Parts: sequence; C-alpha cells; structure tokens
Amino acid sequence: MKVRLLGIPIEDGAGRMGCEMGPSAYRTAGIVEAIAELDHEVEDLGNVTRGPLPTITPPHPHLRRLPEIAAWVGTVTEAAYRASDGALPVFLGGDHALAAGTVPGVARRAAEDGRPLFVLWLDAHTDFHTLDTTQSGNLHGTPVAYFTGAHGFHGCYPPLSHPVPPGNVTMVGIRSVDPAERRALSGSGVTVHDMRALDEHGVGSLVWRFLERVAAADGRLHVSLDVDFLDPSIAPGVGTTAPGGATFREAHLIMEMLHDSGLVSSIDLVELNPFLDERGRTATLMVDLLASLMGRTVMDRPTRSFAA
Ligand code: EXY
Ligand code: MN
Ligand code: MN
Ligand code: MN
Repeated sequence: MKVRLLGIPIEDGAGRMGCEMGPSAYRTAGIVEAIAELDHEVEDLGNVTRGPLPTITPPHPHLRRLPEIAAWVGTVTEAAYRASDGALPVFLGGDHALAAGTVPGVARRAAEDGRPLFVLWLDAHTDFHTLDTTQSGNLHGTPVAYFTGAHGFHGCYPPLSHPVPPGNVTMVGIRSVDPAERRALSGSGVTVHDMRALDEHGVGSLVWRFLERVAAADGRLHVSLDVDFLDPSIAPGVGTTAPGGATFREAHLIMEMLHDSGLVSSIDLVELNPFLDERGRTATLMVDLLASLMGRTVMDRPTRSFAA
C-alpha cells in the first residue's frame, strides 16, 4: 500500500501551545521507518503551510486568531482532498481543529467516488461545540459539530460541500462532555460509546458492530485518533488529559481490527504536545498504534469477514 504523510502543524485551536511541534515529533519517533518496515511505500509530503489570511472579523471576541484558523482549515481541506487520491493519507497534527479540514476534504473525495464517508472518533471528548456554545473558545472542541453540518459557526470555517451524516459518526472513549454538547448530541444520530460502554461491552464488540455498518454501506472510513483517547498514564504528551482512558491493549485491538477490516481510507493523529511528553513515549506509542493499523502483528491470523 502507498501511504502519504502530511504534517498539519496547527495549535491555534488548542488552549495551550505545543501541538505545532507534533509532526516533527512523529518523524523523530520514526513514523516513516515504522511504516516502511511493513513493506508499504511511504511518501512524506512535509507540512502544510498556512494560506493567505482572510479578512473576516471574529464574530466572537473570545475567539482567538479566527482569521488564521479559517485560513488553516481552508488550506487543510484542499490538501486533504488532494492527498486522498488512492494512497492512504495520514494527517499528522496539530490540534483537533485540523479535522475541520481533513474530514471535509476526504468526504469530498469519497463523494466523487460515489461512496459514503464514515468517521471513527477516538477521543475523550465529543468535540461537538459551535461558536455559540463553546465556553473555552478553543476550536479543537468543535470539529465534529462543524463537519456534520451544525449551524452556529458564523463564517469561522469554509462552507461545507459534503457534510458527514451524523449517523455515520461513531465516537469511542468519551469521558468528558460539556452540557451543551450533551444536549446537541441527544437525538443527533451520532453514536457515542463512553468509557462505561467499553467497560461493559468491550471495545472489540463495539468497534466490530461499527465496522459491519461501514462494510454494509460500502463506505470509506476516516479514523481520527486524539492522544487523549488514551489513558494519561500511557500517553502524558497531550494538553487535555482526562483520567480513565483506553489501555494500551484496547487501543492496539482497535487498530488491529481496523487493519483486518481493510476499510480505513484516511487517518488523523492529533493533539500530541511534545512539550508535555516524557522522552517521546507518547509520540512513540502513537507511531506504534499506526503500525498496528498498517498491519504490524506478532502472529498470522485468519482474516475475519463481515456478515454477507
Ligand atoms: N469541551 C472542552 C472545550 O470545548 O474546551 C474541551 C475540549 C477538548 C478538545 C480536545 C481535542 O479533544
Ligand atoms: Mn479531540
Ligand atoms: Mn480530546
Ligand atoms: Mn453567535
């Protein structure tokens, strides 16, 4: 398989600086070598550079640097669309606001191929705020509301050509939801598996059920992996830690199942903050998880097929 890496060093959407160093940290952690060792062809496109700043004025005074963010998202959307031309694009963040660009970009490509886009959101947070509901003003808490077509962005992000149907989005690992997000999610069609669901049902059965839906719809699957999906004890290098996250094995099981499914068409690795990491162990874990998604296993296994 051909894999194409694209760094998106944005941190404007986060509450603290540091994510801008994420793409370099993944490269330092050996992301190119880890994929190449699995006999994939790897092309590293380097980093997206910010487009010209638009002349919009912030509709919300608490929103920092809105023009820069809108410029980033427009540039990222175009880059994601171009990158998803047959090779598997891996978008290296950068904070989670980048998904306001990557998901619409790959959704446009999927629509041109006549296939629905599904999204697997691996995160402690639902990232379902709009400009009218966010309290922090940090746009990394908004991408899912935006790319599923919610209102209340007031020109912050580019107009959507292909909104993702909320029913095509499944979230896993959720354990920090603001009241406004909870209200907006209720009845939205988004499937939310919080950590209690993982404890009660096991991550394998939850993910397998979702993958069966994607396969039945002949869909394409975008995976958005936020570092804070993982328990802080194994992934300290992130600015929005929440206790009680996914274990090392739960995370690898999801990646191994995604590999076996053959359905993944694009991936975000987001929210890594190397300034908060401990000797690169979070960056290394994220690279290892990507390697599991790309087929690194310890034993050969019979492939599982989806119900016909
Ligand atoms: N819901 C909180 C906010 O909107 O500020 C926290 C969001 C954290 C978002 C990180 C990327 O997942
Ligand atoms: Mn997130
Ligand atoms: Mn998060
Ligand atoms: Mn408003």
